[in-house]
Amino acid sequence: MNFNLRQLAFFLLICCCIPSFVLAEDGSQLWLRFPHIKQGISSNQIFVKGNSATINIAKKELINYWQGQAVELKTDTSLKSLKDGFKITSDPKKITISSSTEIGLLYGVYHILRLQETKADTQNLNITEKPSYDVRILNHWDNLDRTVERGYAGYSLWKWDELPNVISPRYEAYARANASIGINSVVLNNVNASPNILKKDYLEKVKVLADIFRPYGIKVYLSVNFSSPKVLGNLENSDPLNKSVKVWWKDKTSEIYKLIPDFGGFLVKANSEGQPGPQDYGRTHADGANMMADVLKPFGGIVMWRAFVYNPTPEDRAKQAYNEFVPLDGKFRDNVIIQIKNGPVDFQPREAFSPLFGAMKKTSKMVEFQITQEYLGFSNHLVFLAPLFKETLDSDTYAFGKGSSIAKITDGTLKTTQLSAIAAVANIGEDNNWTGHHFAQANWYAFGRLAWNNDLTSDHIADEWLKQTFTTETNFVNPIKNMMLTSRETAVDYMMPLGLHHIFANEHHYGPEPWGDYPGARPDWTPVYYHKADANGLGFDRTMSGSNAVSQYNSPLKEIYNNINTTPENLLLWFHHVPWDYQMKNNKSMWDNLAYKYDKGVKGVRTYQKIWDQVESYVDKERFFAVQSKLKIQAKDAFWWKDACLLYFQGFSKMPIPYDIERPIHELEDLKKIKLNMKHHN
Ligand code: BDP
Repeated sequence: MNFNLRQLAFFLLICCCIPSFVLAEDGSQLWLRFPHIKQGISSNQIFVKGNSATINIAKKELINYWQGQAVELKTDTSLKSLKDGFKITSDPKKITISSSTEIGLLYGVYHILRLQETKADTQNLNITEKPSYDVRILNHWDNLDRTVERGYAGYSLWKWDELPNVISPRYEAYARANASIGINSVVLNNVNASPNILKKDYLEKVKVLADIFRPYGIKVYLSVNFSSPKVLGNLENSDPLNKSVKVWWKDKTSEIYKLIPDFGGFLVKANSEGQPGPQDYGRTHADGANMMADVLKPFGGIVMWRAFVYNPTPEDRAKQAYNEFVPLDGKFRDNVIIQIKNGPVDFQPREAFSPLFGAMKKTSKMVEFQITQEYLGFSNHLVFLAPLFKETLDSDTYAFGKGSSIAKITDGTLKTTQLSAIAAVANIGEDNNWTGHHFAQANWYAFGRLAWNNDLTSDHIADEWLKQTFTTETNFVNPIKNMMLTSRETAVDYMMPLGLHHIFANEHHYGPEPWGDYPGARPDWTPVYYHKADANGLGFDRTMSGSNAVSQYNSPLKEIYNNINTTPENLLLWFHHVPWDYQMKNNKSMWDNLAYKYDKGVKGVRTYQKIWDQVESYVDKERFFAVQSKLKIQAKDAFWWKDACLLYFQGFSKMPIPYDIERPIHELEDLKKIKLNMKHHN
């Protein structure tokens, strides 16, 4: 900030006259507020050897915020099997945190601070924690011009034009927030990657960020464009089997490691949505991934190769990634991990899990979640995502018989592969509150906590987050936690209940457009492709007599999903084309159930508005009004979704909207005219 004298005087005047201006709760402190703490313990109550940057951060956090007993931080090589985990024991005089790594000690410090801030017991501690995943990584979809693909919290945090000389204080604040929840890796740039990120001047900027993040235990990774050798190196092509292409990647990789010795590796989106890849040269995904893996191997780097591939062919989009990747099982190097979105289509409010998790037994696999709410109301809707993440992680793939959950397949419990990692697309931007919606911070938090410990419940995570971010008062925590825990199902209800999916308006993915059928467009980018409404019924037939996507699941799932009577009702229209008058378990028709779900979704948000207004006295004004006004938008949007979908589908069902629910308040024709000005490439 540059002030002239008059502005400075004005600023000081404001600061003095309006204390709330200084103390404004703008959300910028995230869950690290420590509202009642002026000072922590003194440095002579901290026992630790060494003064590395990481140890100094740990000390500083204790001196600033820890108000309990003395603390000893002890590196202990016998705890190697805990990786970056730690042990904490205590007596009334002293807490001992031990770990085999320094970052483990810092994680232990954040752990006791979390206990303090959530008012948990800090007297009788006997804790052992080991992270579920080795690589706990955020994927930023940030472009070099600072726009953020599917970002709803302002411009990118990374000020590329100012780096490497000017350093925003937010870089360190970001690293600290991640370390406090155990996130240890970040991909800085969009998967639709510009080759320019690998240019020397950008690498020098990346190095500065890596240096800031390192003491917080965070490694930097980059998304790379498969055509980089051709575009940047002026080679004839980027064929992974071309010798000079390999040499180009080898040289580039050494250049990176010279600057960033602990560089993590590459994330690659290849032959997907128009991105270049090995198939441009008749090679496979394995050829491409292995070429990069080989050059990274000597430095300990890894390749995260994305399985998000689909082409406009007559094949069901939900089947395509499996079809392409399963034949390559066993062909990938051991430092390649296949990064798979939780569902086989695309981060929908609810999807069946991707069948790839239950296949490819000889290949390391990781989940990619989306924290940014591309398909869940952007940063306008309050949707707590821990239940969605848990639903995926807890899904049983039956890959090795009953009990082969996605959590166990990916975290190394079922020891079949080398690498264990979990990723999520970040929702972070330049906004003061980092994530656009105050409650969207909870989704960043939830991902970090689950990456650290995939056994935690959604309830536990919401509880921790609320107590640190707002207050520990039960009259606040209980109702608001309940709102958070139901919010994902509420969003499914007002957007896409019963297994409906991808009926969003094209391009921006915000509002409903079930009528979307754009002449000349690729069919798999149109809503009608996904819901298939007609006079007979609604839903995508993926049974053996339909696209046969069910065959990609292990038994007994394939049989369960193939049968309309045994398919879970929340995935009914995902797997079946269901007659409008089909009797569901409650003896009501599918049409009536659909209508009741939409209505329930709207009512859910209306209830959240009441709940929120009732806790006004527990929340600072700034955040109270910000959330209140977002809930108004969400309520209007829920009505919009309900009316758009019910009025449109009624044109096929020809059945009345059940008389005991609210009547539509919009005309379908008016809703069809809504065009939001939110341009995007697909
Ligand atoms: C879709 C997004 C698109 C991303 C793509 C991806 O609409 O912006 O580039 O996923 O994950 O969800 O590559």
